[in-house]
Amino acid sequence: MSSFGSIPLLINHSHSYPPPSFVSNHSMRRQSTSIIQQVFRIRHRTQTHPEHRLISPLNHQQKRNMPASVDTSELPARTTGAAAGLAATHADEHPLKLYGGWFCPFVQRSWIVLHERRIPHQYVEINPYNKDPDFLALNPRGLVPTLAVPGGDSGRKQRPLYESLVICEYLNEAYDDEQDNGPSLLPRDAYERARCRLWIDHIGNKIVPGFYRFIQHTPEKEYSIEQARENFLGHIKTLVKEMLEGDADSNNTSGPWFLGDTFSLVDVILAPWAKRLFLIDHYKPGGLGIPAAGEAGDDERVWARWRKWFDAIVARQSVKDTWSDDDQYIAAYRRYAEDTTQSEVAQATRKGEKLP
Ligand SMILES: N[C@@H](CCC(=O)N[C@@H](CS)C(=O)NCC(=O)O)C(=O)O
Repeated sequence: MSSFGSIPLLINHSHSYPPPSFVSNHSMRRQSTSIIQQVFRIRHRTQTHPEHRLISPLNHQQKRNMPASVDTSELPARTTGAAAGLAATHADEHPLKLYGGWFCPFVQRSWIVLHERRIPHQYVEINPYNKDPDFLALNPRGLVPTLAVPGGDSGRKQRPLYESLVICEYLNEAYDDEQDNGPSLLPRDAYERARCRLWIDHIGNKIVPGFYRFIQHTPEKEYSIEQARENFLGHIKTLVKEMLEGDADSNNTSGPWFLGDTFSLVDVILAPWAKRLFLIDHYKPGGLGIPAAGEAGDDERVWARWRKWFDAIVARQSVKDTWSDDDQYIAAYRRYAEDTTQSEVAQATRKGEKLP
């Protein structure tokens, strides 16, 4: 049976879910899968999944034959540190599954929401650089995070969701019993909810791309490291000024969170990159460049508010529990710092394109 063999939109193996051992067992299982079965699956997928109707079997085949675009063999295949503890408590079979990679900040977003809203689930570690056909069947974009949502009459079919923000919003909305799941991560007030989405957009379209431009800077680039730093810090400052000004109807600007004393999806969406800022200090000449207390001149208020948010976010339990050991990230991001990784995010950054 395939490692994603319970994906009923492929073949109905819905009576048995696979164990969370995709990384270690998948190549063995893959060898034992006959060509006929594979062809059947590819044809079946293109017929049944709306997104797959748009993908020809040839494209699938091409993707399957692609070498892993990033050699992750030097990295551990699984979570370490606190994240290993959390993964272990969510290793048991469960119909709601998060397919993730420990190093991935987009995955960490979804994982934080699962933790914050106390959602029962199974965490399944996979290597997204290995574009296994069964993984592509769930997520044609071939990226983590990918969420399998139980569906069908028996609740045993896997309905895929991907894109970290979509997953976060779905989880927050679908598991919204205040008693079981705690407070929502988005405000009930429509205007405040829209304002959160506005700043989530700023994080996704300005801050996150700025982080990759900065960490992937090399002396050969047509922009200087100072420009990369200024651009990145400028986008952070814009967000922090919004935290300081807040909404005209609310005085809740002292923090620590974006919404003052209420933790929200805005904080979640930025948290994984806040945790990775130390990598810029580690790898880039001149470091991150956020001024120390008392050294920010006219920007003192802005950076003081940033520090308040930063200290709170790195101390948040859900952020700590979804984090592997620091040295593993140092190893994983070396290829970003040297600008040699072929990940889709890195390639888009190199070409100045929108991130995948
Ligand atoms: N826009 C996606 C981005 C996800 C993403 O880029 N994930 C990376 C890992 S951090 C991935 O799966 N990369 C595989 C590849 O580049 O081939 C999201 O928000 O979920």
